[in-house]
Amino acid sequence: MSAPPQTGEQKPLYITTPIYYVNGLPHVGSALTTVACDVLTRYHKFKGEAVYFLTGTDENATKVQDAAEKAGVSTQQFVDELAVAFRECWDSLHIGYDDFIRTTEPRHTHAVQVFFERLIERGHVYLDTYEGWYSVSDETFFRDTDVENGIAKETGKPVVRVTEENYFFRLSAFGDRLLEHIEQNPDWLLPEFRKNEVVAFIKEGLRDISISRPNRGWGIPFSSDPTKIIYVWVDALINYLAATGWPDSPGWDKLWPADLHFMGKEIFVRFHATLWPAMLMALDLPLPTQIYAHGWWTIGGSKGGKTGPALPHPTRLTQFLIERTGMTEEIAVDAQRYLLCREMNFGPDTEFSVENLLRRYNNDLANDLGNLLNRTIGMMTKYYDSVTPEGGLDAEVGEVARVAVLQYEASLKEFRFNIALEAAGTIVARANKFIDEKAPWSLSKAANNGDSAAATELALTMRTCLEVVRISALLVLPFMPRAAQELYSQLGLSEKFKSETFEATEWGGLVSGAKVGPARPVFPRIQELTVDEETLLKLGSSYTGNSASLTENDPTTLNSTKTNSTPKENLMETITNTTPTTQPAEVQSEMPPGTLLPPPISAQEEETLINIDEFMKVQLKVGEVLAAERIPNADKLLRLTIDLGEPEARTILAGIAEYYVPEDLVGKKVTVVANLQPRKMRGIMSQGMLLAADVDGKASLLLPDQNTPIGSRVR
Ligand code: ME8
Repeated sequence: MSAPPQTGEQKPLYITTPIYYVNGLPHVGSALTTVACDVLTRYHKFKGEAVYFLTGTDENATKVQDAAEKAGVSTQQFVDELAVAFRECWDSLHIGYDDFIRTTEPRHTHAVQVFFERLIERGHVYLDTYEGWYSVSDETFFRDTDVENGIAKETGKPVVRVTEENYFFRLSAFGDRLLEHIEQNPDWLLPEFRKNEVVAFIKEGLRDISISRPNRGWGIPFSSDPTKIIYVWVDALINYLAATGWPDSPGWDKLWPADLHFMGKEIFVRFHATLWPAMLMALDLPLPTQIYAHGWWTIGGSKGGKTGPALPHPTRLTQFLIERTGMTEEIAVDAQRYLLCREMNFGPDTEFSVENLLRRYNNDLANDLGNLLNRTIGMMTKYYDSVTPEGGLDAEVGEVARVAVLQYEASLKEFRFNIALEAAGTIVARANKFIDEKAPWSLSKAANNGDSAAATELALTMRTCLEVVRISALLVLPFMPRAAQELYSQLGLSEKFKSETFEATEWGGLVSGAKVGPARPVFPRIQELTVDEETLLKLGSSYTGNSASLTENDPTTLNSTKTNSTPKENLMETITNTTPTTQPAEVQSEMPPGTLLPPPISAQEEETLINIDEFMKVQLKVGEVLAAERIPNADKLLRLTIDLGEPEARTILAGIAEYYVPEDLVGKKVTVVANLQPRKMRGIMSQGMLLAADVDGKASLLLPDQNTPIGSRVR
């Protein structure tokens, strides 16, 4: 964490996430918002700008107190544990926040109390009786017209009737000023369609709002009237100011105003776009520069989250990605960051699906980016002994890259992270096609036969591919910092990586003479794309089942749950209460005492074992390739004639044309599945299958010892 800027220093861009309620664990909803802010932070830093990134936890809510009571532990202990859970989760997602504020910290309490005193001094507060509805779930006051049959129409959450002597904030006095500010600052509230919702809400007529609640022993008490605590939303919003050091620390105004408050749509209209700016206006404090709200992850159309249908816990999702792909944890974290930002629409809601994430992974990361890297490094090793040659770059691919970088920047400016990544993907797709068009294997052969034009073209082709990988690495860097570093390292540019800035995305920055490789698959392809209900349940942030594989080092395990001092069953119960009703009863009953957080999924549970008899049904044989040729209009297939020691050689079609030059295969011994049902492809009957390893989406043939006799059985 870094300290806020001091007087005299340049004002950094100040970016905030909401502070999350600690009545449940983080999930991919809160992670989406937090990752998106981290991406913005890294992007602006990459552009050479100073950025200060704040996140934190909202701990004074009644619903937090209720959750702790239900768990049978002190509220302080409860919030302490959950604040750690949030922090550890963000750390595990490589979130580079500068400050993590908790609303139970003295610096926050002090700022809130001073803020309130100043509101009173300036005459913006009066005492009255509130009679109406309150939703603890939403921590929101609702008027009669907002409620039907005991449910808040806006949120679908239950409300209770309350009569309380409260302090009121004269919100009604700020409607016109707010509308004027919206009018004069067209980019203040984003996206546009949500701004319109705010305008409509204000035009309906703002009413004064209760900003206190009766003191039930939790929350920030009024300095002058300890029978009351400050309403949790007023308390929570002030976190953004408290983190700057306001009111006492010199230099707070070097950070304030915030440049961006970023959040989900449900806390935009009422709170961030209306109440908060009105509170700031009341104290003549500058308003935040931009306020942006994204849509939700939904499951079956309903908002997923702590109390709705379960969304995965980010750490579990990382472990799941590792299990499905075999990639390193660092890269799996990056992949998750990419997938969340690429799959979310950001404007409207997006239906959440783990299977969609897996498909997206295979498509964008394994097949496109990973494959481009592997092909490029593989060919570089073969044709140039891994040293980047001198030569030109393809101008047309360069133009695709130039346009993509512009689109990427424009999209990030509008917080359309998915479109920015889509733009980055266009260059990768173009480069993969470019390889097929140029057929470097043929160029290499011609070059070896003395064709100097082919030699020049081969160098240009390989350099163009390397340049695309380089620029792609820089574009994905804010999303996938570790993967970007790995891509740079495989380009032989590790040293350069540290000092690169966004300007390096300009076409033509490739360095000749760099030693590329060795090839290491970064994004292995996922073979199994389906995810069953039980696995989904276990990924959920509220899952509390089987602890068989829970280890001491489980990153989702809270500190205090490793001690014996907590009545953990109760804590578990609290979290379990947020579990979707579809969760089978027996899964809940397996819950181990003493585990607040769920265990990772065991790899064994996922595997389907076969016995030796089943394996022996597969006839694997060694064969020799007698002939190999391309098939017209089929980019991926080779037609092979293979001798398996049978009376007649077999014809086998193999999808390896992108990775093998036909002539190179002739005379090679290969491993063949000999009893596969024949299958017609492209009008040709294929009589078997070659075994190949899937190396990051690229086929690598399993070649037996070349002295093995033809027809030998493999077992
Ligand atoms: O509202 N899809 O905290 P909170 C996308 N403490 N984003 C989601 C999401 C979903 N299904 N569910 C949650 C609070 N989020 C207050 C904020 S700020 C001064 C006080 C994200 O724990 C999204 O950013 O309910 C949403 O606005 C936030 O989590 C709400 O978190």
